[in-house]
Amino acid sequence: MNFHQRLEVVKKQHKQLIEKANRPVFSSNGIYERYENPVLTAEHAPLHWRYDLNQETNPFFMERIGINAAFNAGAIKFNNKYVVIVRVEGNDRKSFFAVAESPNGIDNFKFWEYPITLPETENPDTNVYDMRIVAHEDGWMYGLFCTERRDPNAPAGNQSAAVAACGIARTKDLVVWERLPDLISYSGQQRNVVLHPEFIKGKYALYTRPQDGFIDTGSGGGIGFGLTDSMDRAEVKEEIILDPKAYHTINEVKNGLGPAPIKTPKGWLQLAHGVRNTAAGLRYVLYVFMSDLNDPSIIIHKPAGYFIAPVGEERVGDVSNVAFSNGWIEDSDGSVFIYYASSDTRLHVAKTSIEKLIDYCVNTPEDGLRSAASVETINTLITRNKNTGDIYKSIL
Ligand code: M1P
Repeated sequence: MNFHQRLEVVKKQHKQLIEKANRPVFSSNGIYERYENPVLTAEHAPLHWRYDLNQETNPFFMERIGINAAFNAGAIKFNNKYVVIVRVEGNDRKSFFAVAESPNGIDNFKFWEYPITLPETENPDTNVYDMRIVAHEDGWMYGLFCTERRDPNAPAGNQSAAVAACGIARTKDLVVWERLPDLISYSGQQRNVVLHPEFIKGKYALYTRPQDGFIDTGSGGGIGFGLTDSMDRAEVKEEIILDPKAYHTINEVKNGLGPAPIKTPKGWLQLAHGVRNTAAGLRYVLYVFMSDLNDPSIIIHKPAGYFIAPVGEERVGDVSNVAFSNGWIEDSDGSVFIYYASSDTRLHVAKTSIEKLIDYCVNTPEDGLRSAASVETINTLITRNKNTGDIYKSIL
């Protein structure tokens, strides 16, 4: 094939992929519906980011810049569009942020012309990822993300030791970003830091995830919470742990908050990831809980176990057995679009509603933390179900 033939094939395939309709998949759990196709993959990346379109300098119409993955995305409704701020990872292993928008939140996601040009601090980031975008009541949209740099104390022979910190930037239009200094905290490294959308006691409130090392949270005991006077020089002097790691649960190894919480009349809906260890490596799942309207650092409902775990093809990717989310959108009709990534490779959507999420939080039994307690919970449900008479008999 010559330059023009290849160009036409690549263009056609790309257009078909972007315009492919996405359909909901029936869910027996009734809590949310997954969709047939991922909403974004590496192949969705614009052709003009990847190919030199000039026949003279690219006679074979070869890809010059490869994209490896499109996953963990912040999400926001902006100018009436469903917008995700995606972690795009190149073949060179560097992640960067890019905005993609959809007219309906479930398909036809298209990247904006350019990726985000994120200003650096005096200490340049080696890698940036997992932005949580929050429309704060102060009028700015803040993007909090992980900034990763090589550990300055690592010996020359160790080229993987890194330091994770919370990078902060703000914007009014998602195009021009003002970089602010990284979060200062006193509990080791930080990843999965999220800004609460409202002031608490007149201060900015941050969900944190202190960790001793880059991967291992060590004594970093779970999802933390702290206040800062300003975002221009964010500093959390004191952190409390609102959701600790717990033995033999889905978050025995570590956990971290996902997107910023959604306010409801019953409390703040929170989405997080929990990590457990297995003989096959770490397993990341998503869980939901609700915290107190006046003090979001207090959990008032916590359903047992996971809300979304990777299934089918979601289970395989660059980092297999991972479900991760840092973005959801509450729509004006009460629908909720949950953008979750699978196995650090691609981005999916699941749809539910505020009403269903509240029901899920309030009525799902909590974790009794012992096998016997789990059986007791099931037995209680069976006993209650017996009162339904014919319905009970019909399902036996
Ligand atoms: O590889 C799984 C995830 O690992 C990290 O999350 P955490 O800090 O909770 O371990 C992040 O690198 C995340 O991007 C990634 O999806």
